[in-house]
Amino acid sequence: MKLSRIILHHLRIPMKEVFKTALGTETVRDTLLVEVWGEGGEVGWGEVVATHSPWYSSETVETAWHVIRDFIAPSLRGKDVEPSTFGDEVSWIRGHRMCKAGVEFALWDLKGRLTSKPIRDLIGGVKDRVEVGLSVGVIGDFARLIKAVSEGLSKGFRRIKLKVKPGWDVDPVRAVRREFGEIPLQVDANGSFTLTGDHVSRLKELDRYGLLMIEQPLHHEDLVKHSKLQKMISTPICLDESIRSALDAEAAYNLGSCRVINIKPGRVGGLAETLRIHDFWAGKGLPVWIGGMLETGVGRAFAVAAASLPSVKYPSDISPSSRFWEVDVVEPPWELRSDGTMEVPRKPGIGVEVLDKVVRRYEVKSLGISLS
Ligand code: OSB
Ligand code: MG
Repeated sequence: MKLSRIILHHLRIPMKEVFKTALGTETVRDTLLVEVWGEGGEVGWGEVVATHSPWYSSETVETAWHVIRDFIAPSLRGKDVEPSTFGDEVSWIRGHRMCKAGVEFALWDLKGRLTSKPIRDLIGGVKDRVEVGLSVGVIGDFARLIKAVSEGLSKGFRRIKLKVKPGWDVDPVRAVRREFGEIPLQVDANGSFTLTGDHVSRLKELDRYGLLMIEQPLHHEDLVKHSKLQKMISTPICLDESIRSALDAEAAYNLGSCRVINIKPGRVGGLAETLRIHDFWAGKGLPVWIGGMLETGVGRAFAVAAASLPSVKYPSDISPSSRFWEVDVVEPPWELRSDGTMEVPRKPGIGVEVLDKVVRRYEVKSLGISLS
């Protein structure tokens, strides 16, 4: 595919629901939407899942803006590009995986629209509907925690994930087990625990609650300590931040650092790398699921497509549009069915339409770069 231009849109959207993790509190979502134009004027959309601050990864909206404007866009000029090989083309740029994913996503959407195929079909997805779970932030108050879980279960979410951190760990899990019994339950620490005595005893205590998995308990750069921890507990460890690529997945497998991977297509450089990780992990007989990054409806489309892959064996963190957004930037918005699943679109590309009016409403700045 030849491109005629790329347009960057920096959006700043107030969140309906505050989201708190071990690492900070999100109340406003800064995001970068990427619009690519084919030679014939067809349009594809993607989203860089980085935000205003580098709390989850080293990337931000501004670093992505810089890397796309100064390195990726110039390298696309006059080239024939394909989404499946785009990641290899820009592999000379080290890191910046969220940034690369945002562009790659837009290429998949464009490809889907040009070939009249949904992204699911382009990547080998097999499901018509995907299972969805709810990620509940670090609430810090038991009554509000129980209310949030109860509402999530009554909406149909297939499992509950509690964000935890040292000091808000065993108690919320015990409270939820006491109130709701053996529901599918897991926790996510965003790397906030260490292998010191006090933390290890808390992790061992968590091990007694029949959790589906414990996500990213330790430092994101420490596969070795995760491997030590996995030998100390029987609950499967799931890695999120630690897995940036298929090479990381291979290392984690060889070290025994985890049994499950939360793949976020936006974190690992896009859908091509998502497939590599999925296929490698599936080849070992192990399950994956798809994580969320508080994306707008554009980013969610790629998570939904990825969640339709065959070895996605757990519910994925794909919040419906109405959870965080007053109005989503896409039409129709992403909706949870009462059975806790989400429909995988059959329309071409991302299968939803981006609403210019909403993009303009939240736009902080934009930049068009001609590629012809
Ligand atoms: O660690 O999984 C995470 C949201 C932002 C940053 C990191 C994480 C999350 C979530 C998913 O837990 C929430 C969602 O997008 O619905
Ligand atoms: Mg996580």
